[in-house]
Amino acid sequence: MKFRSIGLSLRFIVPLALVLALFGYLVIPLMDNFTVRWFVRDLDMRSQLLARTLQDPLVEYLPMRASKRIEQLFDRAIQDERLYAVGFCDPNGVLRYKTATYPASLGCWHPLVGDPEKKSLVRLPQGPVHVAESEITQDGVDLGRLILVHDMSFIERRSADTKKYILGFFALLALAISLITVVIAHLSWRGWISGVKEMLRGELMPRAKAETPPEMQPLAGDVRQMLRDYHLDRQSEGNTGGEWTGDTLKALLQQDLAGDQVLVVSNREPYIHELTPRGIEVRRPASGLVTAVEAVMRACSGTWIAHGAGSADHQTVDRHAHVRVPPDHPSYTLRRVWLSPDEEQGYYYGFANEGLWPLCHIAHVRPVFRSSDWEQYVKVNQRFADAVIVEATSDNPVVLVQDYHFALLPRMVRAVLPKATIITFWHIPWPNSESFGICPWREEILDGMLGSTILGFHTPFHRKNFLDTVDRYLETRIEQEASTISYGGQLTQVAQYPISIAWPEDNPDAISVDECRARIREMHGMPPDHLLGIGVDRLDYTKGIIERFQAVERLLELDPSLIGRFTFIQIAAPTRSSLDEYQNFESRVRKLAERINQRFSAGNHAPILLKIEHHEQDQLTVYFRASEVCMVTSLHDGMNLVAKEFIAARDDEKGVLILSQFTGAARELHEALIVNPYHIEQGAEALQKALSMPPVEQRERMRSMRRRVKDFNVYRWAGRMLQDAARLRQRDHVMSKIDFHSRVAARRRA
Ligand code: ADQ
Repeated sequence: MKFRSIGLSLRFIVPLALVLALFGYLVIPLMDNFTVRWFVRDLDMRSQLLARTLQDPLVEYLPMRASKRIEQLFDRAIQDERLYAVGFCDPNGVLRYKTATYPASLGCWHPLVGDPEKKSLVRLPQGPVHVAESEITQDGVDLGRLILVHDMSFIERRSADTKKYILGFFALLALAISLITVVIAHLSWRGWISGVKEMLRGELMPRAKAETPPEMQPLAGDVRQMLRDYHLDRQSEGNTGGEWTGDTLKALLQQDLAGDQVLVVSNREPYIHELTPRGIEVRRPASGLVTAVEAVMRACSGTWIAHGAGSADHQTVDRHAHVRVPPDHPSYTLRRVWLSPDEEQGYYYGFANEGLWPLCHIAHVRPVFRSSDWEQYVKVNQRFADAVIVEATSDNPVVLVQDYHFALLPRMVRAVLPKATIITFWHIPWPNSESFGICPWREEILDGMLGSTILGFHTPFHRKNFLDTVDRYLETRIEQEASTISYGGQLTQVAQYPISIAWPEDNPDAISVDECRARIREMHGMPPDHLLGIGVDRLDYTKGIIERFQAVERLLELDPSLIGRFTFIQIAAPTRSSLDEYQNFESRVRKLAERINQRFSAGNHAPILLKIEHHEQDQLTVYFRASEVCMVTSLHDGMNLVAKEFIAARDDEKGVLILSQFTGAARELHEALIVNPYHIEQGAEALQKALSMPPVEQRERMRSMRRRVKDFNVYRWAGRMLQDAARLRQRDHVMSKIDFHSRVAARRRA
């Protein structure tokens, strides 16, 4: 504390002292010059006065050639301590009379030409002197010149004294100003600190709410918002100490939810059965949502309701459209819902992916809204809601609704199962209220979502956007502090739950990083020291794949030595390929990769390797482990799980993550190289930095990110939501008991 206040004082004193020292440095020579001029003028006047006094005796003695008298006259005159010597020159320029002190080198001195103030200054070996001459005349006859020499060393002494006084004055001034400044600064600093403390106390303990001091007013709003976000952040991070695992989640479900039934609803199914020439094969879709929710379902069993989209899906279910999954260790039930091509077209491709997806992502693609799509969206939401109702084995199941495909479903389920706990998680960003306002069915969507007990978003920013949107378009009561919305007599808790991945278990048989590196390089005919970058995404225009390639191109322009030594592998899973926007995007990506490859190919090594195909998670891990750098450059992304998968894969604590600032993940993974994907130059520089980053720095960054992703894993994400659900169920339970007892009591009284 002491050191901090010394530091604070020095912050004021040091610049002040420097400025005053500079001032002193400039002022002292100036003062010196002035002092000399004043003294010279003074001596000029003294000399004239003295000459006038000596004139009369000289006029008397000179014609008599009374040298003794003249010398006595001169000796008397120099008894004045400042007059050093006197001499007299006759009109022929011969030094006739002089005191013994008269400097021989002066002879019959004549004034110097130049600065009138300084012409009388002469520097002699014994020191500086002031010399003045006066003509002695009698009745207009020139008798000669009187030369008076004054000692100037006393002026030098005085000048040195003046310097000392000035320096002392400035030092005192500096001290006084510093003291005053430091005292004032400390007083105001203390005022500020206590103001902020007051404000924090007022925020954290609403009952002790204090008036915000006026000077704090401009800060108050920001501090309050930060505290609220921090508070919600902490809430969403979970207050359960220790590690979250599948078993923790299972235990939580059994204890807090008393083994209540868990139903998941999502569009995408976790396992797709496909007919292939080799027979029926099972495929896992490339989807962040599936990756996360699957881990939860494995832990808590239950039923997952999803669209059966695979060509062999019908063949693999029982008569209730059920199939047990995962195929190798069945632990939960997948209930498939069948959609007609028209339903799929209108609900999924149309309203969800041409309307809501671009609406919520700011990626500069216009949303398309068609009434026919909306009708299918309503119809399909009802079909899934009916499936939930059929699958529910009690009147109060826990229903986990996934994503923007089912904005209307919570209200539809609530209408039939009012006691159900409905947790809706919105996996994509939520835009600001103006942007959302362009949706023609905005009120219906908000109303549908508010059928949920809990509504989750990835970040505080999306949560806040949602609250603002509801505030703008619906008649509700919003409690900003508690983040709840009261609508139609029902309460919805809106919170942020940043999604994550299941942390991989230690696997002694895992392929080593060296082996992964060798395998991928060998597979693509690259030498062992070839540098690799990796990108893994669905082939979606929000993922910033074009911008990523442009950054690679710029990198090679900046550093041509990397041509033929560096390759960026882009693994892109085909997605929504029947939509024009996605077809155009794919062809733009292909063309750009071709152009860059033509421009920079060296030998067999193209700078970009584009693999538009689905890969199994194990294969992706090998790519992650083999690469020097992973690029996630989404233009807008709710979270982005690829970033976290890359981190989880790097148990060697090497590799660099380049991460777009527009992903939810950037809020957590601060040690990544955070970039603005629209700024191509910045992307290229980040690549350059990543490829030359020392291993120590890589390790520091990776270690810290691994700790974070391991702790804040998908079990914590689900656990937090389920804990909140359990809390709210408990509250409802208590409330309905109180309600029941008061009704019984009222009946008895009647
Ligand atoms: P997505 O937009 O699908 O998810 P993301 O979170 O990156 O985005 O997840 C993609 C998943 O698909 C990852 O698990 C990845 O490994 C996998 N994947 C990608 N390409 C693949 C390929 N070629 N082959 C196989 N698998 C591939 C949405 C939101 C995100 C949010 C998630 C979860 O858009 O912001 O993080 O939901 O909430």
